[in-house]
Amino acid sequence: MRILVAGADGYLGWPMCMRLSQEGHEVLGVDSLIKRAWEHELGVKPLVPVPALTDRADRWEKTSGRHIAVEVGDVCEDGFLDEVIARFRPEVLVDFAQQPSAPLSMMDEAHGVHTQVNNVVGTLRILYAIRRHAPTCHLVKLGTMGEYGTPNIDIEEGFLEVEHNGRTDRLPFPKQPGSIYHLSKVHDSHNIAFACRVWGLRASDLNQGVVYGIQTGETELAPDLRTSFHYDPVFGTVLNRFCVQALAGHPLTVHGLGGQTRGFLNILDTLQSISTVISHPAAPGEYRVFNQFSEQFRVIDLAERVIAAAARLGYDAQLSHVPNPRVESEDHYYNAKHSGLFRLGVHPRLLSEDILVRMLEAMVPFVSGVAADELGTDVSWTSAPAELATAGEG
Ligand code: USQ
Repeated sequence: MRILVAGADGYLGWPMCMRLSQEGHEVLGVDSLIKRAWEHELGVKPLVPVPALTDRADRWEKTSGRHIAVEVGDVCEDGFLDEVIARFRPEVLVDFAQQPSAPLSMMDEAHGVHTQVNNVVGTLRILYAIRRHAPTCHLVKLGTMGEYGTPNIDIEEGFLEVEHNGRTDRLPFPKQPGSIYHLSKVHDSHNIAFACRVWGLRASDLNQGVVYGIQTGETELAPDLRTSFHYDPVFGTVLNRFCVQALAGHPLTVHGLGGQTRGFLNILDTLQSISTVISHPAAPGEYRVFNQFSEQFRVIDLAERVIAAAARLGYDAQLSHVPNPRVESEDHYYNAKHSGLFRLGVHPRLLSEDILVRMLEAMVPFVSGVAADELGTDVSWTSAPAELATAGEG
């Protein structure tokens, strides 16, 4: 298939390009490289240095004998994607091209507005360009479990059967997102559902949980193929961050009680799920929602698991209950359905101590370059810490 991957330079986008190329698809990766600009602005960097996207594509070709075409451009820009889609005519478009950080979106007004403009306008441009030039293209869009928030009832996969005044309907599950970033994904979901309902496009909206992991089969083929793995307070997700903290001798920063429960998945399950969804496309006019995660954990339990795994490697890691910088429940009901992808054939990789030990081992060679001040100081949901606010002005 001809597959366009938007956001090809990112933590998930680059491994996805390699996996799809390995599977024999014709892959075009598009990226504006804006994540690198955000990293520069905030003074943060990935754990492992990441070569330029074009250099990575060259390295992939030399290593695998397969070609990934790459183009630098912004999906938000009027006309850019129009031209790319008219020329490439993708059968599938996988969309990662978004500002992915809840903390970045909560830093201040400028970053909040930027997050929603970037994410919502980008998705709209994609929808219009597909409609104009490739109306049968299957849009595979990365949404987030955070669209639902933490309601006191079971979370269904996208839709809820509702009985109201004696009548029933299947309606979008209520959304109560916890950040400006998660809100941007809610807006995207509505726009995509509209484009399917009214224009007849086809889309799969993948409400992904928190991803962890640093290695995929393809990233291990050569050092220059490694992915952009973050551990800082802005782009680092909780389990990835806990692993680096454990190795760097920094207490694991458990927010508040640590009873926050979320859905988690291995980066390998992200790749597997998207490949599976591509081979089972939505029908014309269909808007599908999958809850894309493998298992649920409480943050405190993850911290304890990381500490136990680090101990096997001789590290004496500790945890610290830091005041929660976010506005979120720390002890709540959480039961999210996630059987749709399993029904399509996805086999989840559950988190074991052996997997955690292997993750930690992969990070050990790079941890000496991590400074203690890169591991603490989370962005507050109610007032931005001075140093991050100052960095944001640069
Ligand atoms: N947390 C800690 N300590 C930390 C970092 C986070 O206790 O050092 C807690 C947070 O307070 C939160 C939970 O861990 O309760 C998850 O936080 P996170 O930063 O790992 O994830 P989140 O901000 O929710 O966002 C991440 C990705 C985002 C994706 C989302 C999936 O950055 O792109 O959409 O996970 S989900 O969380 O299911 O919405």
